[in-house]
This record gives sequence, C-alpha cells and structure tokens, in this order.
Amino acid sequence: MIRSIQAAQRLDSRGNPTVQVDVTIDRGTFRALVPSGASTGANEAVELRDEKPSVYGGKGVETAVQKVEQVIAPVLIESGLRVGTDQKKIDALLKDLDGTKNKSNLGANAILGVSMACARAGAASLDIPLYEFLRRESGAQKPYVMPVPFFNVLNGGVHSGNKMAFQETMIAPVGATSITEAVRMGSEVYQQLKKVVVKKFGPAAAGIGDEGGFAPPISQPHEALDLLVQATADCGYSDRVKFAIDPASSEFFRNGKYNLRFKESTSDNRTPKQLMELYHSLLQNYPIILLEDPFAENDWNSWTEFNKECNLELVGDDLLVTNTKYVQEANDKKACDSMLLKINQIGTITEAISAANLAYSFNWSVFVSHRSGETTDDFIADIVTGLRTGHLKSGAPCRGERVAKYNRLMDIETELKAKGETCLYAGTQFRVAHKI
Ligand code: 2PG
Ligand code: MG
Repeated sequence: MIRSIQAAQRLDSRGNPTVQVDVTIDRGTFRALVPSGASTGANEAVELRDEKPSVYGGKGVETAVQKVEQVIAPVLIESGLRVGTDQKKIDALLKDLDGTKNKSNLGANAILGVSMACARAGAASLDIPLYEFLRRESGAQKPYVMPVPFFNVLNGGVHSGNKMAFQETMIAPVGATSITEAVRMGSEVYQQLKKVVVKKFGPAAAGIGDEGGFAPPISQPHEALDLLVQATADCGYSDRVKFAIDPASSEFFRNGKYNLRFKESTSDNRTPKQLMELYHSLLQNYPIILLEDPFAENDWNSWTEFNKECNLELVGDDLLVTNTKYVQEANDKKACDSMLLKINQIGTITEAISAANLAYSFNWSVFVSHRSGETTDDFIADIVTGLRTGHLKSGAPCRGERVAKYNRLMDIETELKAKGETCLYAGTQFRVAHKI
C-alpha cells in the first residue's frame, strides 16, 4: 500500500531545478531524483518547466512538483495498486492519467520521479535489491553480467565551452575482468589524460565539462582520439581499452549539412557523405567500437546507408528516444543496431524496459545512459545490471553524480560475489551480454 507521495524541487548537477519524489509505504520512504538532458531529441517525452523567467531562469519545476502531489498522488493512492507487484499497472496508470503521447500534460519529469520511486519502494517491499526487481520486471535471465563502463573523458558539443563539435569521446575498458577493475583502469587513464592535457595545453585546460571529462582547446575528433591514444598507452592499456564517440550530431545538423564548427562564428559544413567519410577514416585509424548518433534524428537515409557499410555498434539516441515506435521504425529501415536507454526520454520504467526488450527482439544491443544534467540518484546502475545490457555510460570517473553510478556498480558486484551468485563481466561481449 502506498501511504503517501511527496515531491520537491531540488537541483541537478548543472545547478538547474529537478524533481525529487518520495514514496512512503509501510517499509519506509523511498526516493528518486530525475535527470535532465541538454542535447535532447525532438521526440523525447516532455520535461515540464515553469517558464517563469524571473525564477531559476524559467527552469523551475514547481508545476511538475504540484502535478505529483495534487494530481498523481491522490489517484495512485486511491487506486490501491501495490508497489512490488503492480509496477506495470502503476506505470500504465501514470501514462493514462497524463493522456498525451509525449507526457506533456503531467510532465515526464513528474511521472518518471513517481515511477522510479515506486520501483525502489517495490524492491524494498519484496526484500530484494533494485537490480533484482528490475530483472524480474524485464524478464531477463540470470547470471548477472556486470557492464563495461564507457567513460566520457573528453567533453565537447553543447556540454563544454571548447570548439569541439563532437560531444563525447569515451574510453571503454573491455579488457578488464570485473567492473571494479574496469573502474580502476578508467580512473587511471583519466588521471593520466589530465597530465597529457596539461602538458600540451597548460593548467587551465584541466577544467571539465558537464559530464566530468576534460574540455581542452581542440576542435577536431582526431585531436581528441590522439589524446586518448597517448593516455591509454602511458598506462599500458592500449590493448585493453577501446574508444567510443557520441558526436550528438542532431545538434549541428542544419539544412541537410553538418556544421563541424557550429560553436564558432564560422562554419565547416559537411554533407552526410563527407561526414561518413570522416567516420570511416576515424574507424580505420583508431580502436573505435561504438558510434552513437553519428547522424541527426531526422536524417534516416544516412543512418541506413552507413549501417550497411560498417559493423561496429551503431547506437540510436535522439533517433530512438527509448520509444518502441522509433525502435520499430529504425528496425524496419535497418538504421542502427543498438538502442540507447535513457529513462527520462520515455518517462516510465515499464516503457523503458519495453523499448529495451523490443530492441533485444531485433538482436540489437542496449546501451544504458545517464543525462548530462544528472543527480546523485544511482538508479541506472541497477537498470544496467537487471536488464543485463552489458554496457553503460555515466560520464567521466569524476564528479559525484557520475561516480555515484560507478560506485553503485562496484557495490553490486561486491554484494553478488559475497552472496555466491555468478557475476560475470561483459568485457568484449558487451554487445550481447543479455545472451551470455
Ligand atoms: C547524450 C547525453 C548523455 P544529454 O547525448 O547521449 O551523455 O547527453 O543528456 O545532454 O542529451
Ligand atoms: Mg547521445
């Protein structure tokens, strides 16, 4: 029985307001905090903001807070639905109560906070960890497979102030043997990268972007990758650490062209064909294993064409927005072979799980993701474990809201091993961890 639901306006990692929800059952009170993106897809569920310019620059979420307390709480409590056994019904009720396609009525931030807090309360009511609750919700099989962490150590795009158009350049310790070792390797490369960056650009270049990665004065993707080659080699990890890129290209796609200097007053416009050639040359010269949003959310033809030519993991973020409708469309068009899973893109845990299961049914991979505006809530660490997606990205191994997820994953690994549960590490199998 849900006794009460309370919400409050709190801050995210960028200092903007976000929604916090507390769900109280007999066992106690269970909390969730909602993340928020900057490079958002046009088809994402709608985040309700107050739009009062004089308060928090228009970014307040008091309306969403009120929707939780005044609209959602009375109906959900009155429904008699139980956390633990009724998560799917709770999420369906939230969706119906909103009544719109994109959750613009109650706000995906209000709805997601309730959905997450109910899942947490549900796990507690069954006396099981959240990852086990989510595993049961999704129907994933055991054994547990710990994910490869993809650390975004160089920040560009709309996440930093440098000239780099590409948003994220990541390192992935696929050659580790556990999440704990993977975090150590990621952290060592990150610390070494700082030295490489400072040596090359001076101490001021050690400043970091929204996701905790460095943002040195570079503008070309090969410059970012060269820094990573150097730092991983210095650490002796050249064979065990691979790279990944999320250009977040919807941000710089205008009139059919990709402007690689969109953060400057000049432009460097590339046709989709030219951008494809750039990717091919990067893939040839660097150990890149994953490419996310290489093309814009409405440039479907380029996705399909590129997907024919390459066999690295091609992840749809803005393209799919964790929504079964677009996952289906992308499969029909053979546009990509992996779905990025961001819970706030769709707004309920059940719908996010459905999108992941649909992706699996197409033999795709699923890559779990944080948002650039994060909180200390570590929910996604349990999702990646429960759904056995084999990999996640949660930014650099730096800043509290980023490391909260990596720390939680190490806790889960320790806990599973202590219980004598089989607990594998996805390693080079990260794309097919759900089938191991
Ligand atoms: C992305 C994300 C997370 P944002 O594009 O994948 O890294 O950024 O949350 O700003 O959409
Ligand atoms: Mg992305």
